[in-house]
Amino acid sequence: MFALLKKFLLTQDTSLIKDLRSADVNGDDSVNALDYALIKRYLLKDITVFPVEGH
Ligand SMILES: [Ca+2]
Repeated sequence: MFALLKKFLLTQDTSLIKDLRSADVNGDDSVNALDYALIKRYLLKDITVFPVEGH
């Protein structure tokens, strides 16, 4: 998912969006660099849960 999100951010290829619903990790209904940053922090074990999971 992380690689796919990176590809989306680089290419802005909206055909990837359907596969990226789960990438909206802060729950603001859009997938962007903020989500990418959060996923990166998660992978680096800087955070253990995503904001969207706190609801
Ligand atoms: Ca988001």
